[in-house]
Amino acid sequence: MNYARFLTAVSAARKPSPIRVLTELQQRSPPSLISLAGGVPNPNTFPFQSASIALKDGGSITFDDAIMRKALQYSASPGMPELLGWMKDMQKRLHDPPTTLAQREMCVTSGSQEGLGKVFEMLVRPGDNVLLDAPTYSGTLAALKPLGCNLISVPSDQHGMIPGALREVLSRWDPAEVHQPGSTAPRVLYTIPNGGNPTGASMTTQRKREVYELAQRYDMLIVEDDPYYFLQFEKPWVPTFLSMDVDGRILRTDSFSKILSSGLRIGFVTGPKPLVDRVVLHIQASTMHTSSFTQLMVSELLHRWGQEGFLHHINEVIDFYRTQRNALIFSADKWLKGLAEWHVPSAGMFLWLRLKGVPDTMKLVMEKALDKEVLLVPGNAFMIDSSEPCPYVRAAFSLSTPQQMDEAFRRLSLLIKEAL
Ligand code: 09M
Repeated sequence: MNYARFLTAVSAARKPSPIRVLTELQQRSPPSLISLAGGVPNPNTFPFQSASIALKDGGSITFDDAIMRKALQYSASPGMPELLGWMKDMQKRLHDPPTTLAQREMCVTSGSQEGLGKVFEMLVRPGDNVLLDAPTYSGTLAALKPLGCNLISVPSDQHGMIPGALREVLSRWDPAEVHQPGSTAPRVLYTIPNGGNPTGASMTTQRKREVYELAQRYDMLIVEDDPYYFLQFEKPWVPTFLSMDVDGRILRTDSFSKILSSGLRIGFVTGPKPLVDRVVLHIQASTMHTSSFTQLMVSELLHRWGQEGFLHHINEVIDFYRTQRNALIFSADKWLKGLAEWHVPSAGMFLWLRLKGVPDTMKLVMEKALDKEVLLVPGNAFMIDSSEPCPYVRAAFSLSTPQQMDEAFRRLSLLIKEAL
């Protein structure tokens, strides 16, 4: 594939730092080399000695002197090799992407949000048409909107983006002309394939195949934002776009936020090497790298657990969220039947509710919900045009107890009845 046509001027202009080139040279030199080149601080001056992190399973991760020195020092922009290597192996097992290892690359980001922001900056120019299935994650809208692009919403339902609707949207353009200079055909499609935020929707294999085929037909890249991949309640897990990516047109973001820790800020971007290399150049010029300390903390845990231990942990997390989902749905059935409509999510941590007879939930939430001591996110936060009235709300089933969720929906039912 010719990736040059996808790059923004800003991304295309990024150049590797000359100091990074020297560092690589140094790594290939004999130990007798005396380098006065590295502008890194001397860790002997750092006040931290060692660290020991207790695990809930009774074990612990200990940072001895050697690891501590690494954890406190600058590290490589693409991510620390021990963490990247582990994740690449896991990804091969889970997705077995059809592209070769040489064609594909992965880098560590500070949460998937950093990856998404940098991917959009790399691909989206002012005036570009960008496809997504709105309502969508407000953080994505926040990253895309300032780029001055034209967001085109592709209709979706409880199974995510509808391929027929995408075909219809794309029928404005001639696939034979998308490479012509000045073509306005979209080059980027964004979607959350599992446990969509806010809708809870998850795409089927068949839909992914059809969307991928359309991406091939119109030579588009797909940004597969999949932080809820590991929160799929039913097995077998649905194949990912990455697993279907024969051409190298998928940029996938993974996140450890929902399964290991959101505060540690560990995410990954996987995709065609020429594109991931551009993301890394952006990292070099901004954060330099995700915290060495947190990368090593997570890497030590993963190496200790192994793939089986990791998947065992994931199963426990899934069991928790499935129980939470069931509790929320039980309470929705109990309090909101006839007052609201919803689909039962098969992944993630969100329930998307349409409140009947409430044309604008923003007003309801802002003016009345706090009085009743119940808080939900008004649906317009996830719409392309957030000023339009929206009858939906997003309820998260991640943090509250089943008793709290039940009481919240009882209060919500009173609110809706009052608004009618
Ligand atoms: N609400 C997210 N979503 C969210 C949210 C959040 C504070 C985060 C999709 O941690 P990262 O960077 O890996 O996650 C970013 C991300 C990417 N893609 C679809 C997401 O849902 C995280 C953080 C307060 C509220 C938040 O509401 O939905």
